[in-house]
Amino acid sequence: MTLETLGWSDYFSQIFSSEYADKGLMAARVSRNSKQIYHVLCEEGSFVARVSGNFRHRARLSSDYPVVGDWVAIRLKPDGLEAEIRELLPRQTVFSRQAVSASGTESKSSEQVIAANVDMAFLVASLDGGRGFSLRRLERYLTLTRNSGAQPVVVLNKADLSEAADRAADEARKIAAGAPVHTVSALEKGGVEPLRQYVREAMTLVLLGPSGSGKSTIINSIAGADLMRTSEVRKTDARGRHTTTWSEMTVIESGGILIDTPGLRDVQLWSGDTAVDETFAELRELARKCRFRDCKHSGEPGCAVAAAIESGEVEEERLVSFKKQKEEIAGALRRRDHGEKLKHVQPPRPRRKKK
Ligand SMILES: Nc1nc2c(ncn2[C@@H]2O[C@H](COP(=O)(O)OP(=O)(O)O)[C@@H](O)[C@H]2O)c(=O)[nH]1
Ligand SMILES: [Mg+2]
Ligand SMILES: [Zn+2]
Repeated sequence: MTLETLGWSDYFSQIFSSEYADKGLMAARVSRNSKQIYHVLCEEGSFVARVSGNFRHRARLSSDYPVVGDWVAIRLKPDGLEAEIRELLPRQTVFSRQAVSASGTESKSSEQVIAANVDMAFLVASLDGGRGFSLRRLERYLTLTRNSGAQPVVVLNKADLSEAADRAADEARKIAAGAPVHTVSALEKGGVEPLRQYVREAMTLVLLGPSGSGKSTIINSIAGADLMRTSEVRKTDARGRHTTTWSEMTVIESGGILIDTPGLRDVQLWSGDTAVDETFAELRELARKCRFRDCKHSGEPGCAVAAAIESGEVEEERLVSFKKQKEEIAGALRRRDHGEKLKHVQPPRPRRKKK
């Protein structure tokens, strides 16, 4: 396996050769991690790996640790079977969500990185009965993706089980702000053809969406091999059983790198105020016409957004979603945990001498 087939690029090559190559380290890509045990792929093959003591010592936040898709600098152990992760290379793109934890009366937010160095995301939803398909959830995934730096592609799966697949696609297109929308049927022969155009050598693609929407089935179908385990959807709540509890990256034979993820049912946004504006591009356009520059679209006079809702041009749910996403990100900023604050706080300014 060459580094190029694993997605290596000039960006990483430059960093690596200037900082790590002469330390006798080897470049590798994290393909899986669960509870501090990593799997990495490199030119020498695939290895189980752990981070070094020194790495652990330097890490402050959970986001400082490698995730699936990360490039790392490793050293093979003398036994030649395991590897030690010495360094994490800077990420080119990052998918992260907000993890909220409560301690006492205070709630803290921290960044949970889902995957790194991803070029494109398939945002998968199931058309089965409508339960799995929510425009509001899709809006969230779109923001998450745009904020990561990857390109979103909306994939409405299980078209074979829906009589209204075309209508669903139209609805999705209306809110996708230019992202391509495809209806597919991963179980049918040739049902994933529309997605093949996106799968190319050295391109990294992540599949995101609720469990049971068919992410693993789509990967198998594209690869033409049973690479990922899939599971029956439970009849009771239309959710898939959690077959995949960790993310897993796989390089497919015809070229391309696919990352399967466990079902993220509700993603809480961690950052990405401008990504929200991209997701709700038409609201931003309208807001230019509001009388007040800082209009919150909450009943101010001369609000162009309110007028558009009134006339039926914009659905009210869009505005509700928009405000919710903005608020979530503002909340994350307020609740950033202590470690995070330490890292981001500006150094104190030197006091001015009194004259
Ligand atoms: N009818 C139909 N079933 C599908 C389709 N894609 C996946 N499934 C089924 O949906 C269930 C969940 O699929 P899976 O790939 O495990 O979902 P994941 O949790 O998102 O990875 C499995 O029983 C699949 O066979 C499809 O296009 N049509
Ligand atoms: Mg799965
Ligand atoms: Zn307004």
